[in-house]
Amino acid sequence: MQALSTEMRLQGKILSLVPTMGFLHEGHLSLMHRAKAASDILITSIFVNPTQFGPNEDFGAYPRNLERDSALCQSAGVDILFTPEASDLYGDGYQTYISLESLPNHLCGLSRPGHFRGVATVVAKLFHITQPHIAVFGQKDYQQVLIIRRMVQDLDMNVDIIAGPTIREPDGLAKSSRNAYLTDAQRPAARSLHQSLLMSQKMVDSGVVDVKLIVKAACLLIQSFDDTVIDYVSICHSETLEPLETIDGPALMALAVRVGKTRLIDNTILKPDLTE
Ligand code: PAJ
Repeated sequence: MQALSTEMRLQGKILSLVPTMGFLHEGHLSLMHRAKAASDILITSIFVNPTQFGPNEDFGAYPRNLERDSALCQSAGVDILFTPEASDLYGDGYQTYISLESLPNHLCGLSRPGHFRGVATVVAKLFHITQPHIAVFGQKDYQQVLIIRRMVQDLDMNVDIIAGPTIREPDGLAKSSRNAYLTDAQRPAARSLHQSLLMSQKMVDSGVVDVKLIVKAACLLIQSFDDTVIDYVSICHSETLEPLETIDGPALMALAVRVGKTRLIDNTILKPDLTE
């Protein structure tokens, strides 16, 4: 893969990369369309990265279907599908990881220790192997994009990071490979993540600026459904992820909720009306 990318770069081609863990859906495909439009050669990787899963997480159960994914990649115009094995990326004696100082100490990083260390490491490796000029990530994993942008800046990586918007089901649920775990009975509970974000923006529209009030209302809405356990509901600074007390400018609202055994995340930027 590295030799191929070097060769294509020498030919003057612009390369883009969309890294994924597979079981592709329209969210992934939207990133591919974005990448394709900005490059000559679109590379997609499918790799269920063991180092970003905790010991009690769903690495073994993570849904996989390479045959279906290959067909979807082809229809999305992917030029090269890169599907390494864990032993290719983490050989015997592997011991080098990338950790960030403070961005992982918030939101998902708190309940998934080591997760972003695994993400940063594998993304850096994929960048070195595929050598893209451009890489496209989804805003759905807001903290992930922030961490990757920070890593690229801090380690002088020569890759432009583009973030694509969250693609949703018709009922508002953010598309996710993990939605495959949900039963029909759990759908209303799963939908409550997006509903609570919409309701929070409405509260902001009506002049509520107290973060505690908004978070409380969102938690109540989510908890009104059976089978939900809130991991976090947070309103924080959109760059540093530090918690906020009042909303006096655009703020990130991010949440993670377990619906049965399925952990779902969603986020939005709450925007107060500052015209007065
Ligand atoms: P994965 O969950 O497969 O997601 C791959 C990319 O698709 C990520 O950039 C993610 O933010 C984006 N994505 C997922 N759901 C989306 C949606 N509903 N709308 C738009 N984009 C969406 O994220 C990972 O894999 C891994 O952590 C990875 C970056 C590949 C490193 O292993």
